[in-house]
Amino acid sequence: VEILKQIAQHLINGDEEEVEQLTRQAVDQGLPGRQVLDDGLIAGMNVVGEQFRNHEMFLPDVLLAARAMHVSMAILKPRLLEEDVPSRGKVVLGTVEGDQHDIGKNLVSIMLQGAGFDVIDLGYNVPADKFIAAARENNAPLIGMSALLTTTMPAMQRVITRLKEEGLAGAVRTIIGGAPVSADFARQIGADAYARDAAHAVDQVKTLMGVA
Ligand code: B1M
Repeated sequence: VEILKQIAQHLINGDEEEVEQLTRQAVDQGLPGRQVLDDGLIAGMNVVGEQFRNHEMFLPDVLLAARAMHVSMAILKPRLLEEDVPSRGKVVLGTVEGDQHDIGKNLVSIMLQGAGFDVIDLGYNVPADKFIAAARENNAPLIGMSALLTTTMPAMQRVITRLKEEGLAGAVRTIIGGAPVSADFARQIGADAYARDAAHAVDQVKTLMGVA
């Protein structure tokens, strides 16, 4: 459908107003929310993720696209809930205790939502036990953690230790990311996955959740 292609293209361009207006138009035309999400927003965001990964697009433009996606998702959300679209799975997400950096985490959150995951975003400065409680309450099989400070990296380890202590180690898996974090560090603390950027985070989460 032409309008969905336009939504995707304007999303790639980071044109928030156009995306918002076209989303309303698509919904008014009676297009299912899921189709607008999949063939408009997600299709566009996939291109953004790909270009970002290949260094053909840079952070400010990714943030613009992310914001456009956010606005459009707000319009679609009631439709999607009505349509009762099954989520691809729940992910508890947050920046670890002591750390206030949330721009990267927000990007990961939006990309995961864009890919159809249900994100329980706990914000930043999240204590270990809050991650655990949220995973329990929501029956979420995955916890995603972000850290931007070398001094807050040990807080990731603490969450994994607490998961083991609570007997949830197998049932709730973990993915970590953030500038100072590495695949080596992930292995060292027993995290199940590491992603260097939001696009890779989506790939990793899909793999962990078994949804290709
Ligand atoms: Co801060 N800061 N900061 N800061 N800050 C850094 C991180 C720093 C590297 C700057 C520097 O000195 N060069 C440095 C850390 C040094 C270190 O620990 N080695 C630093 C410092 C020291 C501090 C303070 C201590 C400064 C002070 O007060 N003296 C202080 C700490 C506050 C605290 O957290 N307790 C502080 C404060 C701040 C601001 C509040 C001003 C602001 C944050 C605003 C906000 O987030 N709402 C800020 C900012 C903006 C930065 C820099 C400039 C940019 C970070 C950012 O948003 N990048 C940063 C320097 C830098 O990184 N170049 C710096 C963009 C973002 C999209 O990238 O977060 O890496 P990033 O996320 C990427 C990937 O890492 C990955 O995907 C994202 C998108 O591709 N990813 C994941 C992230 N999380 C993931 C999770 C996943 C998977 C992938 O799975 C779950």
